[in-house]
Parts: sequence; structure tokens; C-alpha cells
Amino acid sequence: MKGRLIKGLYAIVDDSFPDPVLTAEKILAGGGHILQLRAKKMSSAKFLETAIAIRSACAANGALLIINDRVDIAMMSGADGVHLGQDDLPIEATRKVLGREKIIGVSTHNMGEACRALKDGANYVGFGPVFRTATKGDAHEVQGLERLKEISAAVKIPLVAIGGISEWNMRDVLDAGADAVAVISAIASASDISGKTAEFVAITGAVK
Ligand code: TZP
Ligand code: MG
Repeated sequence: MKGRLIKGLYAIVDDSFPDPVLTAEKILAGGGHILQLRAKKMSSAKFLETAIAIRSACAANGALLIINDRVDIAMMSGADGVHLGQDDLPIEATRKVLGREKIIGVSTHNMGEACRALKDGANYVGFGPVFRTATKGDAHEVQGLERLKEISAAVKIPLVAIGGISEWNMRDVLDAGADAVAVISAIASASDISGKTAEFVAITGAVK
């Protein structure tokens, strides 16, 4: 099951930063092996076009691509899975159309949501924001490392921590039990995106 591959750096390409396809290519060049495309501003047509371009770059590098929010775009682009928020489509219905081989991840913000995602058949659980973040304007309250540890003890599928994660605090996040760290701005705003990705990969350990 591909969900087991969710480990290490989980780099999110977000359309609030310029040029998602180029950013994805730079992340891949730096050794990124799991990418998520998160597009809150694009038209559906542009989202699909971008997903297809990034999907082909990921496939050429043996990397996984997860699509945020949109099950249709995950299917049409041939991505490896979808990431669902609490207000997105439910896991069971999504599983019916995506099948068992695709990865379904879910954003959670407390123990109840994390346990429900597990019970409903998610392949990994996202949890956060661990630290303060400026990237998601409507982010939930900061959860911190102690709550991350509690979730990690309870959830026996890959745990992806998100929110304010940088090369400076990611070791603490992994030590608290996260299997993977989801990162947007610390990579996308770097002057050398490949180099910054490589720094993260070096800390998480290269996973392929
Ligand atoms: N969900 C919770 S925090 C967050 C999302 C999408 C944003 C994370 O971005 P950054 O820049 O890595 O803090
Ligand atoms: Mg969502």
C-alpha cells in the first residue's frame, strides 16, 4: 500500500507562491520524493493542467504526487492520491471512486478527528498546525509538540505534521513522532529551492 511510503519530507507546492511547475521541478531536483499540489486560486482547467505537468515530473523522478482537495483532479491527472480537509469529500465515498491503491490523507486538528480518519480508512493523517504559520490564513489554533506526541502515540498510520515547519524545528517534530513533515513556505520562499529541499531531505534522511 502506497500510504506506507509517506515518510520524510512532504513538500507542498502552493499556488500562493509563483510558478508551481518550476517549483515542483526544483523540489524534485533537490531530492523531494513526496509532493502535494495545493491550488486555492487556480481555475479547475489550470489546476488540472498544472497537476498533469507535475505528475509527469514526479513520475520521471519516482516521486509521489498528492492533490489537495480535488478528487476529480487527482483522478484525471493520474496522481497517487488526494488530501482531504475536514470539509472536503468524506473518506469512504472517496475510497469508492479512487480504489484501494490510491493514497487518501486527511487534515486533522485534534484527537477525535485523527481517530476518525484512521477508522474511516485514511492512509495517513495530517496534523497541525504544529507551529504558527502565515501561509494558511484560516489555520486552526497552534497544536504544539506535546499534542503531536499524543496523536503519534494513538495513530498507527503515517503521521504528517504541518504548520510553521522549518529546517530549524523539523528535528523536534520528527522526534515528537511525526513520520513526515509537510512544508510550504520554508521551501517555496527560499532563494535556492533545490538547495533548501536538499537540506530538509538531509535532516529527514533520504527516503525513496
Ligand atoms: N494546514 C495547516 S497549516 C498549513 C496548512 C495548509 C500551512 C503550512 O504552511 P507553512 O508555510 O509550511 O507553515
Ligand atoms: Mg482541503
